Amino acid sequence: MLLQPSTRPQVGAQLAVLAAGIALGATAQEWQGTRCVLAALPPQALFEVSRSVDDFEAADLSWQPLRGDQNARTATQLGRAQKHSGEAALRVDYTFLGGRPLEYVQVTRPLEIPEPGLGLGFWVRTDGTPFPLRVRFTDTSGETHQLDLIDEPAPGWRFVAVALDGPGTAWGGDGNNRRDYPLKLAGICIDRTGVEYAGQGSLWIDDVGLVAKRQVPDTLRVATLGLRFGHVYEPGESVALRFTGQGQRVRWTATDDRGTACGQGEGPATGTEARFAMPVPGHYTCRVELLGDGGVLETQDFQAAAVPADTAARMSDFVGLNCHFGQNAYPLECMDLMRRYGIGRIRDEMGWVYVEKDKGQYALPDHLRKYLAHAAVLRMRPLVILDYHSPHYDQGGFPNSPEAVAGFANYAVNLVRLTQGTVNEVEVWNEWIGGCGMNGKPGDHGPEAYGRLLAATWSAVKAAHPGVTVVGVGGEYGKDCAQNVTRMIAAAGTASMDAFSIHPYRYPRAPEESALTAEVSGTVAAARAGGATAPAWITEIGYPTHRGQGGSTPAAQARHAVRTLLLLQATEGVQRVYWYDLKDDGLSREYNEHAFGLVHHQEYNCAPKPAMVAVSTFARLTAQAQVTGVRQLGEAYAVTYRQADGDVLIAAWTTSSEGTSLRLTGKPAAAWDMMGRRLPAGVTMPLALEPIYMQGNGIRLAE
Ligand SMILES: [Ca+2]
Ligand SMILES: [Ca+2]
Repeated sequence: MLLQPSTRPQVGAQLAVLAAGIALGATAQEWQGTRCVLAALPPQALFEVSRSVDDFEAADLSWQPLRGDQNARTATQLGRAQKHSGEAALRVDYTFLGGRPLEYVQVTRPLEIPEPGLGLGFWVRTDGTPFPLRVRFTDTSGETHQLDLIDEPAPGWRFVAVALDGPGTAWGGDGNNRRDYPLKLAGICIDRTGVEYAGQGSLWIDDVGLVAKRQVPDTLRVATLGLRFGHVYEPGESVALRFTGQGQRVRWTATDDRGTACGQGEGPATGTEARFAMPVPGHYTCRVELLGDGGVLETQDFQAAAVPADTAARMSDFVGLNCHFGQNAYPLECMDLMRRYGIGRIRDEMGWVYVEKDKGQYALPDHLRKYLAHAAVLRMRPLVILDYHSPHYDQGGFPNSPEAVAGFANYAVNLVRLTQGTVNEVEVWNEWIGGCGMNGKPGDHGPEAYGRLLAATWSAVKAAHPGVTVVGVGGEYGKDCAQNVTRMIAAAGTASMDAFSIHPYRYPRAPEESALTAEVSGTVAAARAGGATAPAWITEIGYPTHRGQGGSTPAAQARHAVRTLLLLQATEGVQRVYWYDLKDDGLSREYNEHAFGLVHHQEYNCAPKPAMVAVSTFARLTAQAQVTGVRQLGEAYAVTYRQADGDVLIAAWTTSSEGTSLRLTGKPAAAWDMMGRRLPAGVTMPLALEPIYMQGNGIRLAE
């Protein structure tokens, strides 16, 4: 999941300048502008129809269902019972049988899209079943491109649309993953909600059109008093905001992450000020609406975290965060921000292509030197990935030849030498079999080829720097993970690594329903059976918050992050987790790779998502604590820790939204919710989807 530098957005230069020199926690009391997170607009606000394709008012129907072996049973007709416009709409009758490898509705008609810059949109009426809606096009080479429509499923008519130059998947044709125009519509696809989904019904489509992006007004500006990078405050502090916009009025409402109001107001479009207090830890949002003749013109969210000041002093040894300083895509202040949230471990990279610019000459370019120096100052503990190709070896492909393998090992040894004192841990490659970062470059990337690379790298690094931790396997993932890990370890030799790493992504599914611990335990057991004794490191796992397939709400990201960390820490053989990743890597609302962050992109001043506060709370409360057990009681889960002072800490939650309680023996001395707020402590504690923490001397789960 580490993207290539070429796909990285540029650092928001303006804000980087703005943020420069503003230390975290600075109290300079002057008004300073900050870009706020733009509210996710519905497709109607994002697109306008530029050319009608079909309003279904003509007598003949040009839309036909596909009847291939992947298609649900489908019939199309013009219907008059429902319509968005005129007298008629397209009625689609579907029957999903369930249990088939693939099953979807696809309806299509002849339609050519001559040039780039357009999108497809239409009105759809369903019963509210959250069917994923997609469009497929073929390009001139016959390559098929599939895109998710931007949709918020609900009963009744709604507009859905997508820009055809947006993120998508592709197969067939010339395989270049480029949309070579003109494109032809292959169909509108209505997918099932899950493999087991079975059912029949009707949905309606009307007013299909080619759409263009609408010009969205962008005049609302927010300034804050004493701007700080990342909008991190201490509980008890207040936020002051001032608004400017081209409209009539502004209206603001501040709430915490539970939806509890902390303030509201309204005033002229320019000059209105908002003030609200953040009395307790948590995540706070001030929603600002610019109002004009046409109602709400613009909506933005100022998001802030209230995190106890002692968080940085209580660093978790278990959890780290993935970053992209190595791709020059993160402002350096992000590192200070991590410290503020109590995270001292970074996983990043120092690519071969940068470090060995001239063959046999090793040096750190500026951007790597800067992040290394900043990590040293902040006493961060980086895990550095040794990764990807070098143009000097094997034609820039996977290092397979003896010369390339030796070249890679030399790069590893020299990188460790150049970073000595700060970097004590390296990981050999990232997602070798999956081909991450290689963009289809040639070479053998099977498990045995990796084993040879790891063995040579291990020997060379350990000979020169015996104290450095070498992590093998490089983040294997997928359905053959356990088997591939075993083969890699067998080829490298079981003693060729201090730890091995895997990437058990499963977003958007919850860790429990997707059997996270069973999967990880299975991989650990397979490695053990193969003779490896090294612990497992989860060097990537995460939940992106993009809109569309695979996306999670910010609230789900937060609770799944904490539950994942708790479950993994309680899994035998797992020593460490690096969450993916610290901040959003781009600004697209619909692209998963732009939305993994625990905080927003630097264009939004790295403002927190709720998950950042939740992970910070986990790190603070579990710091220096040892897991002593994990229990599942029906739909409830409880992870028990022993703290350094002998106290017991229990974290518990339920996977069902129904009311469940946890009974304890002994009354906790203190209890907190997932965001670090104090809760009333008792022997019976109500559970929710969001974990809670209970601490006390001798408390335990009642039988
Ligand atoms: Ca119509
Ligand atoms: Ca193509």
